[in-house]
Formats: sequence, structure tokens, C-alpha cells
Amino acid sequence: MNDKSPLVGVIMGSTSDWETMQNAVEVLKEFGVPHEARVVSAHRTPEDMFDYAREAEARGLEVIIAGAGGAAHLPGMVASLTVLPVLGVPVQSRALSGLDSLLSIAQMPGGVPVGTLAIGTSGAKNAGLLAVRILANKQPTLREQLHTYREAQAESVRAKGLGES
Ligand code: RP5
Repeated sequence: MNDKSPLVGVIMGSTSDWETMQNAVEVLKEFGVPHEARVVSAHRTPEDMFDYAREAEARGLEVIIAGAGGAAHLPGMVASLTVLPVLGVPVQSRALSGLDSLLSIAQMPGGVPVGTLAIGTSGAKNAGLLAVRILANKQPTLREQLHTYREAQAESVRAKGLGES
């Protein structure tokens, strides 16, 4: 993905999740955060999921973003296998519009935390931003970039207005 060792691992249950999860990756790219992106399915490749989660900390990852849809067990299972912060993105499912994904990810038992984001594109984007905010606690440059991002966002909203005088 990039030259430096990844600090954020973006994983998803299927290639079909990429359209959503690429929004998280775009944010990480924008902030210059070393990252990787992989398909790791809780149901179709459970051994790969197990290995990924167990090795993540030793590989130097600091945050994992996990997206899945439907019976979205990936974020919770990964959180059960690591102590790294796991951010869960509910992918909008065809059958139930992502409500199934949201509940599968949010309703974790006490003791195994997953930070659950909104369904779909906004959730993926915010997962990227939240990962940056976590990393920014120890990286002053990222903290500065977040201030700039926030100010630019506010300016852009003000500049748009309603198109009326
Ligand atoms: C989940 O099943 C994936 O996260 C995906 O959102 C959903 C559907 O997967 P595909 O059938 O499109 O591969 O595991």
C-alpha cells in the first residue's frame, strides 16, 4: 500500500465492501497515514481473520478498521483477539439496508469493545478520521493536520450557503 510500516489496518469481509471501505482509506491517504487494506472474512476465511488479529499488534498496527455487512461478525471477532482499538463500519447490506450490520457490530458484550460508526460511506469516512484522531494523540503533526481539516471543512460549509442573498 505504501512504503512505511502500516499503522492502520483496514479489513473487510468481502471485495464487495471495498466501495464503502475505500472512503476510510481515502482519509488515511489524505493525512499520509501508513496503512494497509485487505479482505479478511470472519465466515469464509476464519483462519486468516484469526491470524490477522493475533499478529496485528506485533506487526506494529495501532488501529484496526473493520467493515462488514449482514451478519457482520468481523469487527467483534477481531476485537476479541487483540487489544488494539477496533473501529467497526457497518456496510449497507442489500437485504436490510445495513441495520443488520449495525446491530451485529454495535451490540457487543461488555468486555470486548468495538467503536461502531454509522452505516455506509459516512461511517467509513469517520472511521478513517477517528483512526487519525487516535494516532494524533502521539503525533503532533497529525494533530495540526486535524485542526486544518476541521477549519477547512467549516469554511467550505460557510462558503456554500444557500445560494440566496
Ligand atoms: C459479509 O457479507 C461481507 O462483509 C459483505 O458485506 C457481505 C456480502 O458479501 P458478498 O456476498 O458480497 O461477498 O461477509
